[in-house]
Amino acid sequence: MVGPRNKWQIVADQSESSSMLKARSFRKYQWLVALLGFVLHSQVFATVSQDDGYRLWLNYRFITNPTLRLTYLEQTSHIYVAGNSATSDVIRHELQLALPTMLGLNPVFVSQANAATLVIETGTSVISELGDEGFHIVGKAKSLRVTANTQVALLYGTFALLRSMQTGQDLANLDVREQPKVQRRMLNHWDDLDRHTERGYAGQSIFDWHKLPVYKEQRYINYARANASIGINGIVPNNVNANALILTPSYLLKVQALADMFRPYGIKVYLSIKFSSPQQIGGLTTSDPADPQVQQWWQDKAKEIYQLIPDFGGFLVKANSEGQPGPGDYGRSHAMGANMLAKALKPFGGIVLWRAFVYAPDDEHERSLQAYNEFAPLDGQFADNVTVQVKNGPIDFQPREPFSPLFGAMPNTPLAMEFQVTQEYLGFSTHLAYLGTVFEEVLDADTWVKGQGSTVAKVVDGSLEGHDLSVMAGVANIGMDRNWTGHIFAQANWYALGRLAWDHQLSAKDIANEWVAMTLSQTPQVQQPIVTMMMASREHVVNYMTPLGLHHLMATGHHYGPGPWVDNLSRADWNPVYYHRADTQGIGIDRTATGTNGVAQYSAHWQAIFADPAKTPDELLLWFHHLPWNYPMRSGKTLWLTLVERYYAGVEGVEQMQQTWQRLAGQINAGQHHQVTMALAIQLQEAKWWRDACVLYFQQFAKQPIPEGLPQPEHSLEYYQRLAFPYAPGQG
Ligand code: GCW
Repeated sequence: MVGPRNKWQIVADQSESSSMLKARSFRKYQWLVALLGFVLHSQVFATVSQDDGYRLWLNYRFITNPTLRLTYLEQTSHIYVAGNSATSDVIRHELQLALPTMLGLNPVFVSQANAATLVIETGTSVISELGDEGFHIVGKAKSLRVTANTQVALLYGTFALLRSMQTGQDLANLDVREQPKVQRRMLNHWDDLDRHTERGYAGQSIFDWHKLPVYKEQRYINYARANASIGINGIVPNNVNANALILTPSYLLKVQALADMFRPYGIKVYLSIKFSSPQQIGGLTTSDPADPQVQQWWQDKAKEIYQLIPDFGGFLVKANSEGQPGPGDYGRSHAMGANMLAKALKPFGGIVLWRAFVYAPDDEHERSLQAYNEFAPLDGQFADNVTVQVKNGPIDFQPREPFSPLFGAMPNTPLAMEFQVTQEYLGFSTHLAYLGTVFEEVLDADTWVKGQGSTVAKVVDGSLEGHDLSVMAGVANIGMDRNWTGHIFAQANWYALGRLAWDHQLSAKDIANEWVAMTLSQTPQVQQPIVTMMMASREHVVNYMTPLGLHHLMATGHHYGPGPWVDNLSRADWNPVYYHRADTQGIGIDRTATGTNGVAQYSAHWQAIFADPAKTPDELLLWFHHLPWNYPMRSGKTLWLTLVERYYAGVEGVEQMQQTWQRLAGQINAGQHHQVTMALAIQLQEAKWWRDACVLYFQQFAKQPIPEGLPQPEHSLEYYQRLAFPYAPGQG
């Protein structure tokens, strides 16, 4: 959708100085072009000599391969961008920003398609298979053509073209059609109105509610550019632990300002709402969804919102979970609550994203069972503009979980995927953990609910059951830090979320390759070790934190560091001891029929596997089974020994990452290199801390030694137990 023209500057503060040369025939002046390219390269290089990460993957480095550069130059020397909208301005601007720094020359914009080498225009007739967001790119020796049905799709095509150049693709013989597999590709910010970010590790929230709607930071535009470049088309700027004030008139004006800025980039704004808003800000005495006044209040509120924001996306709701109000407070079901909101939004085309992350204080069932228990029976009861948003695993974004059994268990309801991009449980923003592999592992998991091939990805994209509404969301890791995400490599997680939401068939490795090429280096010999490092990185974290299916071992509240000993919290299932159940007999939680019977929530295929420790993959062993310390693993080693080895392997993995990174000094921009070097030093310290604290703690029960030859823990268990971090960031 194309909105009103931008009134503010769309000039990114990353723009570079550029040459004014307008060459007609590049072949003719090849030597001159090459020389100028070199001169510009030096200039550009000088300006990026201390890259602080602000430009993300859009740093548009100078293309050093002269053959590629010359081809691209010829293909983009004269550009025609059809249209006269805010979005076509964005397209022109992005090309103006990117091409001079990548190619060393300014492109010439022409007003006739037949005078251009690069043509970007909507088709004269609708190309039905491309839909609203798909594009078609055709590349020939001296020309390029991007076509689509809408301006926003042209923007996606433009970014795809620029990505192809940044990653050194041959564009002279190209015929690509792309269309997103998931309809709504979203970021969920857990940002509060006072700019604190729940589980945020990259500084304050980027949304400066106090200064909005008048003060429009340049950062908002760069945020929108980054999102559009990876196909993100929806954002929720406020926390699911919502503040009712967001729906008051003065805040809605602020939301409108954001929506107006993001519209040209194809991004819709949605809001997290508080279910008790009718009472908190509406002056009603109840928020019961069965009450006609409450229903009317929401209908009026929806109308008010759409008057300000005609393309408003809808509401995201956390209800009856962790103290949040919800329909359950009135004895009503989640479906009743969701449908009341859905009815209010329906006339305007809005949707409800109703979260399945619930655990009620009075539910006697083990926490991992509760989402399924509450939601599966409601299948078929939700209105058609409701999607139930499910976290990827049954508990809570742990370093590794099996896929949530809800995927596949609600065939009549579109299920949205909620991933966590921010690293609440994977080392905050100081641990290098590439999450592309996490997302891929979950999306590729086969639920087997309709036989082999019923993957989670097919549930989410709607193809398994024929749903049109489809959503993939990531809890954002973005803040005011100059590099946006607190760690250069955490940018790759934002990037991977967007790319996989666009196309879940892309591999995590290919996405890592793209990101490295765009962000860090064009040189294959430099890219390759970095990608190898990224692909292994999440497993290192799993190993030094929660190997073999362990989970929820972190310290209380802030979740920073190990706390396997914690047993003093009021609800049993807030305590790590509840999940690992280590005692002299063994370790792990029995989720088979003799225990909590979580396995029964999976399809018959998985029940047969998860119910049997001999068949359960090592990675999930202690998630499903309580086993003796001397349990023989597939390798023939005991469980204790394997557990210890995994903890040590995790730390060794970080040491290897450090070595790889050290070897790349001088081949990566010094600013980027230095940041990552410092973060890796913290990661190594903390990996050792996790390892030593957990091994010492479990050793009390296993009563077996740490094998000889392995470094012994530096401190006593008591030392680790006494550590306190009252000011760890991101607390809820
Ligand atoms: O992961 C947990 C977090 C809470 C969060 C909650 C949720 C927003 O620790 O901080 O609250 O999940 O997903 O609602």
